[in-house]
Amino acid sequence: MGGRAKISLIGAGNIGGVQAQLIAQQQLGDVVLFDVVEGLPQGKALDICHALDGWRSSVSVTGTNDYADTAGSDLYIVTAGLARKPGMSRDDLLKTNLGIIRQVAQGIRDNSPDAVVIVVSNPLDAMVYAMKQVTGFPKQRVFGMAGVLDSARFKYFVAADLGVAVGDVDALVLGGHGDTMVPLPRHCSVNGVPLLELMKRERVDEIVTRVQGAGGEIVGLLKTGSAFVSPAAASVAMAESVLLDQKRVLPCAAWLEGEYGASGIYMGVPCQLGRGGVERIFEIELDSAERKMLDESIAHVERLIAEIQI
Ligand code: TXD
Repeated sequence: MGGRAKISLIGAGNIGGVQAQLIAQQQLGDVVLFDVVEGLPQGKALDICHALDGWRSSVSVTGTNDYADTAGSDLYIVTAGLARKPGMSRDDLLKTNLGIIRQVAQGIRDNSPDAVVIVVSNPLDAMVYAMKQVTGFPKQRVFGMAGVLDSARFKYFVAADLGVAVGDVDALVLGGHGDTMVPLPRHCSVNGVPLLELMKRERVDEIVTRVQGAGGEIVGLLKTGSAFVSPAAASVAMAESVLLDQKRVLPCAAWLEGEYGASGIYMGVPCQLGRGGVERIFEIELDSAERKMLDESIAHVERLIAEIQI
């Protein structure tokens, strides 16, 4: 019987720290927190270890500045990079975070050639692309977290508006992670009841606009950084589906080879997540308005990726 999974978190910042906490609480596996800042991963790991008793958790949580300590990991979640400040777009992070992701990809490739890699760093679709190019890993094992967070935001705003349990709201967001994301109200339902039977179209459109701006709304409020609890929760839910082979169908930034009419880019689409990573991509019927929004999103991601000289 195999031991616990080994999960390495590259980036022990705002999101990385919460990811480590959630994984330890849920006992998904042993955690290695990595960062380039001396002491940061070690301090956060030790603090979480001192909480294990309260959670009745017996996983190991360690911090390091040495990639060798991540060797043989089953799964990596990557948040390394700079976060936005007010007035910055996700795309403004491209050049800086590209250099960081290249470095991270080499560390992962050299130490855990069979690992699954979930990328969180922004600009997300471009960073996942760079991760795949530099690691050379197959497309199934490199994918990004954005749609799970964007759809969680969509579900929350719908649930809050209707006064229903958020767990009974199903919602889907496709496309790039940013202003061109494509929330799909037509595919949103409350325990099977189509959303548009429960809410006027104008109100739905207001919610869609708020979802598209939700990241910026939090950056504007916090002023010192971006959202971190919800991205951590979303990426750990994806990790859980991989590690426990749950076969959940979640919107993830996946490598496309013709799906949705796109090739050679990463973009948010419905994916089946299991032991092998992205095991299947689901193609859904889109109406002309949805198709137009998705084409705009594809074009945006293509422009972003064109800026990357790998
Ligand atoms: O939905 C999504 N995908 C987005 C992603 C949601 C919110 C935040 N999004 C992005 O995640 C954000 O724009 C950033 O690019 C990442 C991480 O956000 P976080 O809030 O965790 O940023 P922090 O707190 O600055 O943490 C980043 C850590 C920090 O501790 C740095 O020291 C470290 O990254 N860092 C590195 N780690 C490893 N290797 C290198 N080279 C490196 N450089 C910095």
